[in-house]
Amino acid sequence: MRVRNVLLVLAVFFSGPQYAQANPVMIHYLSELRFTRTGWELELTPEDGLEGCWITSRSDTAFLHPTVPYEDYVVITADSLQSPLFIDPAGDSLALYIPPNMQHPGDLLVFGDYPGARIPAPPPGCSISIRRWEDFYYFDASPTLGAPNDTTNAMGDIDGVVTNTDGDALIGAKVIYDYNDLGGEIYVLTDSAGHFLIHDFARPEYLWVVAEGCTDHGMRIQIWPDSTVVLTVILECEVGTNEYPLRPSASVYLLFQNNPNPFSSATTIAYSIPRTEFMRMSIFDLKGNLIEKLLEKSLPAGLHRVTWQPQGIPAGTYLYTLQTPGSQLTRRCQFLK
Ligand SMILES: [Ca+2]
Repeated sequence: MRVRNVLLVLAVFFSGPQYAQANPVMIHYLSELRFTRTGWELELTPEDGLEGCWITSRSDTAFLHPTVPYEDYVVITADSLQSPLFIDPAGDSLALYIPPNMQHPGDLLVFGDYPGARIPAPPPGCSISIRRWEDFYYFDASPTLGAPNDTTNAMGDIDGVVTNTDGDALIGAKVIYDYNDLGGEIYVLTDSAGHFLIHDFARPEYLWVVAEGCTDHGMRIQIWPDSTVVLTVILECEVGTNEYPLRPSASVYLLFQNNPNPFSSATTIAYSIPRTEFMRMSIFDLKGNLIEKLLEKSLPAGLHRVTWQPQGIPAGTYLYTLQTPGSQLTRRCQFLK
């Protein structure tokens, strides 16, 4: 229920209609902001030209020169303005004002040390990039001033483990890191070593970690481009809780990352099925050749484990596949000789 409360708060925050209020991001025309050694560059995506537009930072206000060309992606620098405009790299409030005959009255971008900002200041070489028409921003290590923003250039990882206060891994703990358009959760589950990996846009994430019998824990994490945040989440749990049993109503099949991985002699693969079912676990090489059948039988609902001890095969990457009459899940593992 606490997760739903958080969702509600965020929804209210994002949907405020008045851009002049303290909404940190409301983006129609602001597209990308980068700081250089000598100043700043701001990319705008004007729908109907820039005539009569002006920009306000925390300390200055400046009109755009009427000669600024109208293009799909306009790069604004100090030279584009009729008077100086200081933008503080450590944090500022940047408003773009547009004459009222245009579709949207203006934009506000708040970042860094400015009160209420949810976007940290961009590190050197990075820009704050905004996905157009959406309340979605990220740090881009390959800024594209004058060209469309490319989110695929700005991804990072959270590499985490979830344990109880005794340091025992929590298996199947839910790590919620986003929400889909319908308000549903987007999450990963920890594997048999309590480990999880999230690969996502380089932006602040709010993680919410939930495991049955344990106290929920939420935190804000910054993902930087091409970087990995290493994280240990410790939950307070009832004594003896180190697995998160699937609820009887669960209808999902889970195939966890093998542990250890990479491995040299044996590795354990955990998986969970929602009902009693005939299932098969097989190992394939990357060309799709069957290497070994690990299991082929009917098993009851719940969490199971199987151990694989490769014999007579070369080191390399292999695939392990869980097949049931209605599902197939595959993961990779690394066998070292
Ligand atoms: Ca751009």
